[in-house]
Amino acid sequence: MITLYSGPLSLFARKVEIALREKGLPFERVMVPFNQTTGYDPKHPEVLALNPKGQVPVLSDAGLVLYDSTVIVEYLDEAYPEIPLYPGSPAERARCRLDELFADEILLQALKPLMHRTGPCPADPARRAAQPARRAQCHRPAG
Ligand SMILES: N[C@@H](CCC(=O)N[C@@H](CS)C(=O)NCC(=O)O)C(=O)O
Repeated sequence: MITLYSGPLSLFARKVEIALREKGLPFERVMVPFNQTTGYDPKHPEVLALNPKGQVPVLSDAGLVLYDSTVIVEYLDEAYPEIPLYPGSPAERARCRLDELFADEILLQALKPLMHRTGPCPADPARRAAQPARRAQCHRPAG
C-alpha cells in the first residue's frame, strides 16, 4: 500500500498526488497539520522521522521511503510503467525534467509575491533575509 504524507497548501505534494491519480494508483493520504500562524510547526512526527529535511511530500511504498516530489514522481513512473508520465526518449525526458525543475525552483520563486502568504514569517533573521518577497508580509523587522 502506498502512503503519501501531504500538506494542505503544498504544491509539491499536489504534484505527487496528480501523478498517483493519473497512474490510477490507490494510496492512503496523511494530511499533516498546517496553519497560517506556525506553518508546518510543530511538524508531523512521522515526517520528521522519515525525511531529514522535515518536509512534505513523503511517500512510503512497501517499505521504501522517498522524499522530494521529483524523486518520488520519477520512482512512480519507473515502478509503475503501465501509464507513463515521462516521455520516451532520453532527450525528451531530460527536457521534461528541466521543465519540472524550472517550475519547482524558478517559476515558483517568481510567483511567490503574487500568492497569499502560505506560512509564518521565519523567526530566524537569516532565513527572513533570504525571502525578500516575504519581507513586506512579515511583522518582524527584517533584521
Ligand atoms: N524540493 C521539495 C520541496 C518540498 C517543500 O518545500 N515542502 C514544503 C511544503 S510545500 C514543506 O514541507 N515546508 C516545511 C518546511 O520547509 O519546514 C520537493 O520537491 O518535495
